Amino acid sequence: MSESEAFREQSFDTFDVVIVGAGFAGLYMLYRMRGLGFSARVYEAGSGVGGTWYWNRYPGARCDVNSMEYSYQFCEELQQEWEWTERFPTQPEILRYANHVADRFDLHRDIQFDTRVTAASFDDTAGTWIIDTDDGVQVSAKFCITAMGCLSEPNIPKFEDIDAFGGPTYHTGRWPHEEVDFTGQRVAVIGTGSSGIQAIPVIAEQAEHLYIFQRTPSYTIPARNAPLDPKFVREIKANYADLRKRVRQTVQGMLTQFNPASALEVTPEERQREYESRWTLGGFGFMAAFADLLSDERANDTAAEFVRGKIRETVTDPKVAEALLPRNIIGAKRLCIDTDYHATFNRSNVTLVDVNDSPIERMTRQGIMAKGEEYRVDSIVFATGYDAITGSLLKADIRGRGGVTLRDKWIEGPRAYLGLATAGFPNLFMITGPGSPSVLSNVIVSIEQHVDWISDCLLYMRDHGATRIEPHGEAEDAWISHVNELADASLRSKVGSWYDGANIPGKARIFMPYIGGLPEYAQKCADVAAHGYEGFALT
Ligand code: N01
Repeated sequence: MSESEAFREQSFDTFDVVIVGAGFAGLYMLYRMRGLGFSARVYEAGSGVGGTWYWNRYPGARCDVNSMEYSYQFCEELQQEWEWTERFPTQPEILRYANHVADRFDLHRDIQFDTRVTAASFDDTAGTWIIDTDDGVQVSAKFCITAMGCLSEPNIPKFEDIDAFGGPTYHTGRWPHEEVDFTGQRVAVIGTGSSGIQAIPVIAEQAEHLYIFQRTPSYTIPARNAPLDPKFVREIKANYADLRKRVRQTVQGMLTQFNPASALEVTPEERQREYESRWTLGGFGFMAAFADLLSDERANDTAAEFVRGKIRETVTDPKVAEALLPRNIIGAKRLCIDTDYHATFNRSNVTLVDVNDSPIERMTRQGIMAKGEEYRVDSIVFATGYDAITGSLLKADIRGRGGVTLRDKWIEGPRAYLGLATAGFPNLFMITGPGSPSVLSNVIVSIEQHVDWISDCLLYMRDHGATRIEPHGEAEDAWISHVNELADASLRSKVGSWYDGANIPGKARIFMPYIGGLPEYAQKCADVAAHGYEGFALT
């Protein structure tokens, strides 16, 4: 019997838990469920584990969070035995790590690959979820847990005549598994967010000519990536628990040197020194230079102007430099981390096409029409981002009590209690859902916190003979008001971005992640559990 036939045989089984997605969230959820004796099945659309790191194979893809912190902490042996090689791990290395975890804990046997969950509906009478997949399998489960990732549903803008282009096109988040060789090619990259900024310097080295279509310039800080110093690794591993504890106490789940001073209290010379030292260090720590960078626009502009100065210094053609200067609030959109991004514009084989004032007109058979000119290229790379946070959840047809669809419930934006569950959809949990810190944090830290909370909750229910859990509408409303209130007080919500749905035409505008930081959030979740799952109806 083939593997898929064997799965089909079992396809009418009922599981305690169905988990959707085998990225870092799905893998750890499966591990915990097994450990607690729940039967669990994972469905994964890809052919392997790793989620984001399975799909994002574009040139230059790597993580912007330090490798020693961007990893699981649930198993001491695992964190001792795994050897990261660089400060910021590459996509292949992270994917190897995900596979190592899956092998080490024998997770593959409960994962069905190449299978997309297309629908899930709650059967109110039986109190179970009926889950449909694209290979025709239907299973039922007491609990449905989504581990679908916040940045997994690619966005390709509806450019006019998009199908007219005769050459290959690629989206950074759906990169082919075979090597893509741009040698001798004229290539277009559309988009200059984190993915574009990582890919552009690498593609520029290969392509005959690279055209970069930029709508909004991004703020980016040098990564200063380097091989990891074995002494540094030894020191961390000697007391990894201490590093993990300190990480959990930070707002974003990553260690940065937070400076409590205001940018406006210090002299211009002191300010410059502070920014300069963080620029030299590289990475996200730049935004921790002063306490008020995301609360006071004048403070923010001192950091923004510092970065603009660096762009002017780096880019030799003043006109190109001018077009590359970001003018909005630094850190409102996700800060980018780069290696030689701006220096790439000094290459003779690179052309910046500024489409800020006049959008890309259309695609042609041979390229892209913009600013009244046809840019003839052999390949097009869409680095155009994602329908973030809700995109993958709403792609599946999820129906709660009374057949109400999640799409209808969230028509004016996502509503969820703690970002974990949503009223009207009993026994459905979302890992890193809207209203949780998710994308504003080191996501593995957030994933582990969510998975542990959900696991404790299921254990509590089993111990107390409860079979159904669902948030009260009032608790959900209160949480959303709180999330919105915090977002409104931050400069992050003053610029449209994928955080608030602005990048997808027609998407409801609401700042989706919880901005209050991991410690506050984790404490709130712990308090809810300690009070018998306050805000939830348990029956
Ligand atoms: O996507 P983005 P991304 N015409 O949405 C442009 C994570 N990530 O894939 O800003 C022309 O940031 C768009 O322009 P504008 C990280 O959290 C992590 O780069 O909308 N251009 C923008 O420049 C990140 O934030 C890592 O004006 C169009 C770009 O496309 C998130 O993923 C690495 C356009 C999209 O940028 C998403 O990053 C990479 C149009 N019609 C990514 N439509 C790590 O290191 C869109 N654009 C872990």
